[in-house]
Amino acid sequence: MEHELIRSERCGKVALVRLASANPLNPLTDALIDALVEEMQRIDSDPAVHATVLTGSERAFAAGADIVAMSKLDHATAFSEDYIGRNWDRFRTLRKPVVAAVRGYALGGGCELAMMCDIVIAARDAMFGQPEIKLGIVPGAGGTQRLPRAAGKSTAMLACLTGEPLSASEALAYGLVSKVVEPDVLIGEAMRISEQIARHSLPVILAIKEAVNRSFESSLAEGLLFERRLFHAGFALADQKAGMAAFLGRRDAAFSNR
Ligand code: CO8
Repeated sequence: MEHELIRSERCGKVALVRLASANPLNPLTDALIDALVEEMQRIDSDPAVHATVLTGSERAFAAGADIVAMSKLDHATAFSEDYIGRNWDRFRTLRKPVVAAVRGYALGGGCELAMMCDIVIAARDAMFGQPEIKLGIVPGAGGTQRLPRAAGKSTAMLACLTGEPLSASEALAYGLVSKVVEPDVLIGEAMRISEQIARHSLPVILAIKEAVNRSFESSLAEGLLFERRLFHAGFALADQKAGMAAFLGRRDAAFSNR
């Protein structure tokens, strides 16, 4: 799909979506987020696609919310129009895995967008930060909630209270990203991981994403019960029969996604 703000293409069972604003820092304007969530929801409902890579430009995954627009915002408008919630909250309802491939700046809303993805792969030049405090605001799309879950309280406090960014290697050490690679192989690596995911049974992919996300929303006992029920339900799938028969027959499984 060609759009003035995003580019989207399909490579087999994987979609590759790029934030492509005229400004390579990809300020996250309302229009950009609207276009992004619309395309991500379209991909989510396409049975031929099993996983998505989301990336930005060479300079930035995204340098945060649109400061020009925010500088004019008042409380009544932000509250009445549900600024951020109106479109961003649709991103976290996506059911298929999203792999963020981050080059350059991932700041403010950009860092929060990366953290909304399921796996984050960073180029060596990536920088992650929540600089909102320098603008006199609090992070608004999950920085104070997802960063401590990903990287622990002390790192989250340090990042949010100083506004100073973390390097890719720091982000790796703190668990915010899964892997750091050289910039020129970033997209290839994110695609390779996504293709590896996409080879599997779609209902099982969806169930695993749902179960891992449930661990952030529930007690351990509730989460374990949720997982056990999904595990039991899995025996109703033709793909469970196909996967186990393929293992026993020493061949690769061909999943029907049923
Ligand atoms: N919004 C709007 N315009 C921006 C933004 C932004 N976030 N970031 C950069 N720009 C613009 C600059 O104003 C400049 O415009 P112009 O050319 O017209 O003067 C152009 O992009 C280039 O920027 P710089 O000259 O500053 O480029 P540098 O290479 O010197 O610096 C930086 C790059 C370090 C990324 C720097 O631009 C910067 O610090 N940007 C702001 C980063 C920031 O504070 N981000 C957090 C924003 S607040 C936020 O995200 C709240 C989250 C709320 C939820 C999410 C909602 C979407």
